Amino acid sequence: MSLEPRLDLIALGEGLVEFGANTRGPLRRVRTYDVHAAGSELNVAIGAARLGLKVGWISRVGADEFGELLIAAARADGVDTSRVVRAEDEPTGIFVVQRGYPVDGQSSLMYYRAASAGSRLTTSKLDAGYLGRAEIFHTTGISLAVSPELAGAAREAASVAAQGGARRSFDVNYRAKLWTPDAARPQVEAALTESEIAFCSLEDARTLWAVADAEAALELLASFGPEHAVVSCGPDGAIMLGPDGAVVRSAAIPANVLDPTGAGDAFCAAVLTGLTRAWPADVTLQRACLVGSIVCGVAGDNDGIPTLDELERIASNRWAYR
Ligand code: KDG
Repeated sequence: MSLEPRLDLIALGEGLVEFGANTRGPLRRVRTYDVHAAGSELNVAIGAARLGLKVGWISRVGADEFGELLIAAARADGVDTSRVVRAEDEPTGIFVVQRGYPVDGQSSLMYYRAASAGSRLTTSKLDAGYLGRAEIFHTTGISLAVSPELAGAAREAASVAAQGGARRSFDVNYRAKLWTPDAARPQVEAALTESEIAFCSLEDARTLWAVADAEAALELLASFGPEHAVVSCGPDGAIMLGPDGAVVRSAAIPANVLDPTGAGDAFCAAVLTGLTRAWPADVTLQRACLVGSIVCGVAGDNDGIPTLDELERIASNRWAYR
């Protein structure tokens, strides 16, 4: 058992630099991009830290300028990056976001992450003492999809963290550009059975299990055994099942969508914050929906996530409209 202080959350996964098109339309006609730190688990780490949790991020980045960008972004919000390795001769992965085309309000991601530093995190590089400090350990289906090494490291890290008393949080986060539903299903299901907190979007639940609606998705997610199951439904809000068996729903807050990328991670960060701080379940879900909605209207995956103080001020005005 480590004598170092506990961390509310440790997130493990690849950070990516995001190039978001500054104009809507096909990338071949886009001339300028804005640049942001991203990557699903890093988004959750940054979001939870901004909302006041003590957070660590486990990953690898290239020993290059983009690696420094990711580390600096994490540190700017107080995320502990002491277990982020800078790997020589391995690039930091990037992705490019095409906005609002061909479908209005939706984004497409193009990855440039083959053989990236982040994909080469292996089990042997994990620090068991550090993982033993986590109250919650979080990873996603993206880590399971990116490479067998990263998948193995994510599974092992979850198990080591659990031995140290952590609750394991897993977001399905299915990415069609990384694997097929048939390849994803068994790995995702195994991860869900080994999680205490499970997230899935209704869209992903439809893709992987052909569920009819949010209630069916929640029931299915809960059937794998997590104490908390959360289904996010985009513009239709979210639904959550707690350990007491109570189902809580929240409406979505209407968003002026610029780019929804990262909204699910921001939502997840807010739910994990609520569970850590023992907010009432309905408040947790409402705040998570609000945070997700704000992120949809802001460029960058995590740039729009408010601090806790900002969230409380925004929430007290916005909830009056419900
Ligand atoms: O959830 C947002 C992520 O999709 C984005 O940051 C890129 O991590 C990423 C991925 O693998 O899709």
